[in-house]
Amino acid sequence: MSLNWQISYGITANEFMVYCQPLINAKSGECDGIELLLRWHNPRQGWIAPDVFIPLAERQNLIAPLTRFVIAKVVDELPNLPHCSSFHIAINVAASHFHDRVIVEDLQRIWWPANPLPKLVVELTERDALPVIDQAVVAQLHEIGVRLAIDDFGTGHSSLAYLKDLKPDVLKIDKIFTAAIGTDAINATVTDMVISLAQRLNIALVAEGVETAEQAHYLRERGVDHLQGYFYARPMPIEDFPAWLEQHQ
Ligand code: G
Ligand code: G
Ligand code: MN
Ligand code: NA
Repeated sequence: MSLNWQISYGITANEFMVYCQPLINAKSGECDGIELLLRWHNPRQGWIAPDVFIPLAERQNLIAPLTRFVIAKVVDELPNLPHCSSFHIAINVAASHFHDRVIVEDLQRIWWPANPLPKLVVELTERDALPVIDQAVVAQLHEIGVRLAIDDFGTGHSSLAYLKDLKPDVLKIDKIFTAAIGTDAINATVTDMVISLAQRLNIALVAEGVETAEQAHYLRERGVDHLQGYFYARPMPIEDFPAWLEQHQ
């Protein structure tokens, strides 16, 4: 069975799971958001890493169905998640899902009818060619109250021009730049530059891959708004998050 076919089969056979990773507000130390992350386990091959199936799904036009599954799952879980507008839920959305406003239609159909109180953040990865993104779709997302984050910032198809075009609300500093703190002078310089760039443009910052107290301290000192990484919590099944949050508070 080809992996493409396996993905389609896996969607219908309910083999995908939605995990989430907490985001920590750097000022308060509280968790005030989560990022949703797909996981796939099937009885034929065991665990398959997202780095393997996500790029394949993107090429085979299966990424939109997977993202719809993630949105539907978090809608189901809303009753167990914090009911407040200061909490946010971030989903990863592939650039191809922006074509023909498909993402907007999906949110109108699946997300908004649930009357969610948490804010929705759409994370767009820089690995995709962001310049192909239709600015009108981004504007429409902003109009319906969705925040746009650029994921993995500083890697991939980096271009400063689309900061102007896409007007992102959030930049996510890639984990390679977090890992560089205290170890790699060149990449750590990039980390500092991304931080000052975002601050000058009034864009909120999330640092990913925070694994040590030293990194957390460094990033907090420089005014990074949110911290995410194994230092706080590993990705967990979304069903486990309410118990984690209770422990964390
Ligand atoms: O969770 P993990 O670090 O293993 O994810 C690896 C990669 O897969 C990351 O780049 C992440 O953005 C991507 N990924 C995880 N879940 C999703 C998803 O639901 N949709 C998309 N498009 N990418 C995802
Ligand atoms: O969507 P994105 O590419 O940002 O996905 C984040 C990925 O980073 C996920 O696959 C997640 O499992 C992984 N991750 C989250 N926290 C850490 C961390 O502290 N260290 C490392 N190495 N990876 C992390
Ligand atoms: Mn992400
Ligand atoms: Na990332």
